[in-house]
Amino acid sequence: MKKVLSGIQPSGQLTLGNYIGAIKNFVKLQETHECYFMVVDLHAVTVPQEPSSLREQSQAIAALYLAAGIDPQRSAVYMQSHVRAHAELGWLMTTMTSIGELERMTQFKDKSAGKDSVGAGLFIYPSLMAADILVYNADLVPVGDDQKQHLELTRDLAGRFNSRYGDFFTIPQPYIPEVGARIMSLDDASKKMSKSNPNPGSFIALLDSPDVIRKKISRATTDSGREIRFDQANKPEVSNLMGIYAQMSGLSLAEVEAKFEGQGYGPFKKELAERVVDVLEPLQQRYHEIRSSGMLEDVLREGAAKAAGVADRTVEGVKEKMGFLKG
Ligand code: AQP
Repeated sequence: MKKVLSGIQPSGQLTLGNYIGAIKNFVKLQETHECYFMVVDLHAVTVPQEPSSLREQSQAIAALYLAAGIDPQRSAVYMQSHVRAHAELGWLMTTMTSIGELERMTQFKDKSAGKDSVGAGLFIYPSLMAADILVYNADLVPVGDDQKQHLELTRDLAGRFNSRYGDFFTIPQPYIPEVGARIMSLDDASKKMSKSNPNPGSFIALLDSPDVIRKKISRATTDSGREIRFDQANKPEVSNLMGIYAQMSGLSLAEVEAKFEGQGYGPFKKELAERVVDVLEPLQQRYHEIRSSGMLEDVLREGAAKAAGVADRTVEGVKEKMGFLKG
């Protein structure tokens, strides 16, 4: 069975972008693949995190994975920091990465822009992400569009290692959904919807109440026209909302366009809010049941043990190939 690895950073409240671009696909992929789904807490600390928020957000993501339908009997669900092999292989991958490669990463440029001080972790994080993937010899990595460049680096590093030390790593493939790979901010369609955006009106959090969801969607920026038409170049805001509608309803973009022909933005936004609430309300109910059941600790412990079984063996193999003495 082919292996799938992916993760989400506990750097804020999960958004509809994370759900559509990542979690929804995780749930589908577990039907046909051996899956490893982490909460990538080591990545989150590349920017300062308040310890109590980090703890809460980590638990929230793990519970949201389960609430969305990830089955811990089938897929390993765990904290990245609980499997030490990630940090160890992360270091080894850093030594194989050039500064130029890291400097080209657009996410680093975006996240460091305008900051007086930027942590070195933010700079080298793509090497850790490469290790996350390679440590399981994952075949497929479901990610949003924004992570494509990091995955390309992972493929380069795997190839570099293989040609330097002999065939060892699987070269992973990205799995990027055709629709919903990049959900944009509600207040600015030139930026992706992001959980660390300081303006909560820019994103729909998976745990937002129905009323907050309705309010955020009704306030979402649109152009001054009234036509519901998918046209990313000229109508990026409406196109983004249509993409969300398509993902929430299972309709194609053409079907969404036909459904709202002749209607203005007001009725479209109202319907959209109801579709989002239809998907998120039951998910939220399951989330609260999971949080109060106390099951999370066991799931995370078992997930980490399963993952470590695979990851530790890979790191041993890498170290042997590189010439480290056996411990
Ligand atoms: N707006 C988005 N549209 C589609 N997919 C998205 N993803 C994130 N935002 C969107 C996908 O979610 C997964 C987890 O992402 P992450 O938490 O590891 O980091 P990120 O990509 O940097 O996501 P955020 O929400 O923007 O987090 P912050 O604000 O902390 O940087 C990835 O598969 C990502 O593609």
